[in-house]
Amino acid sequence: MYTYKSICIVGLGYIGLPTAAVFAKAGLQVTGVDVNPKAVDSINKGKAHIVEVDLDGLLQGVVSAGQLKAQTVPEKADAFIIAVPTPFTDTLKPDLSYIEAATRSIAPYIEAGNLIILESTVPPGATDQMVAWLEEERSDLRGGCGTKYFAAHCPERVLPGRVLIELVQNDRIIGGITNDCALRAQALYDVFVKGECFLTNARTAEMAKLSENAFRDVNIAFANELSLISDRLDIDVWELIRLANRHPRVNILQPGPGVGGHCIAVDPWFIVDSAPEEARLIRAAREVNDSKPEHVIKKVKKAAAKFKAPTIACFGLAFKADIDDLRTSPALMITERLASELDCRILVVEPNIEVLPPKLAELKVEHAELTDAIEKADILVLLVDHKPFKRISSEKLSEKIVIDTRGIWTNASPA
Ligand code: SAJ
Repeated sequence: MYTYKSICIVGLGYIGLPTAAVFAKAGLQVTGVDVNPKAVDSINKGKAHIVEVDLDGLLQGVVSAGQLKAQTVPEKADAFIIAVPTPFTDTLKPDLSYIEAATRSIAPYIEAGNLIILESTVPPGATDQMVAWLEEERSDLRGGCGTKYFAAHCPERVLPGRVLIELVQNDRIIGGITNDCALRAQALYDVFVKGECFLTNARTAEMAKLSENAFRDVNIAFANELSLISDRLDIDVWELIRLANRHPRVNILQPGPGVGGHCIAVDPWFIVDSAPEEARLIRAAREVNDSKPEHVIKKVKKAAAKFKAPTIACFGLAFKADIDDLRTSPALMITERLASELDCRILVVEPNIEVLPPKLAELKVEHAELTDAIEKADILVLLVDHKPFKRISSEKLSEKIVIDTRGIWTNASPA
């Protein structure tokens, strides 16, 4: 019904870049925009500045075919996608400043009939706000959303590490400012999405995305709370969960060192901010998950107190398994705290990065190889369930104190 030849995607991060590459592969002429000139240079050479399974190969292909180019300023296109970060402020309020900047940056390029999609995760009402910012810049478009131009919120819901598969396969929610906006947005995603597209209004789409991540956060908090209770009651939480999950209607998630990443640890706060009195469970879950790193730190300190000058090895820095993303990572936070608060040698094994973050290097933390770290350390702190760690045999760990926050080392004590 509606066809799109060109698209301009603002924000070439973990979502924007794979999305740009997939649209380019599907035949659209894609202009990617990012404020980071280094990222732009790298993308134009066909090399992603982030790690995501199979992204480099795809990018190389679409850039060399001339289907995708990156630049620091937007340009005219049939459709625009905004995929910039929405962090929260120190007072746990959503920070929409990147969306505002992106909206104002595309405003001069909008033409009659264009479609503008907000993909960033946002609090209810943010798509209306995007429209308001746009119309502030462009008085000629005022009151014209749904007739002169079209806008929708189409949240992404892809899992890091599986982005290219899930972009295509997952169902998608399309929240139009008007029904026609939703239909036009659906036509755009139809270009590559094999999952089903469900149409709704922008506000419901905004809340649906937040609810998905809050659902997961609450469920992880339940597992984390069980691990704290189990520690107190001297029960193996991994066995406990395994057994409880044999019930046909029970499916408890896995405890860990805390919840990291830029989605699940952030998005529930947007709900709390929008409805503080009602969102009691969602707030409590955030608090439980945020308290988990402290519990792990205490446990390691208690173990360290048994030695004169122990060597501690931390396994994993990323916020979850088999990725290189250290943003809001409880593993990184725990390692930093141990290195700054304990007077002992700290080794870190993180196979997915080449150099340690500067703060860890300053704290004299050493980047170590897996077997070396196991050999040299007295205390092993398993923070991320990366694949190479899962292959370690329990014999290698038998002489060590093991604090396993992920339950993958069989003779480990629960944390
Ligand atoms: N975690 C646990 N125990 C578990 C599962 C996860 O401790 O049983 C921890 C992980 O280690 C990690 C954090 O939770 O620190 C989040 O990891 P995740 O794999 O649950 O989720 P993300 O942040 O990588 O991606 C989520 C996904 N949302 C849902 O599954 C509802 C993804 O589909 C979203 O697209 C993404 O957030 C996003 O961009 O919002």
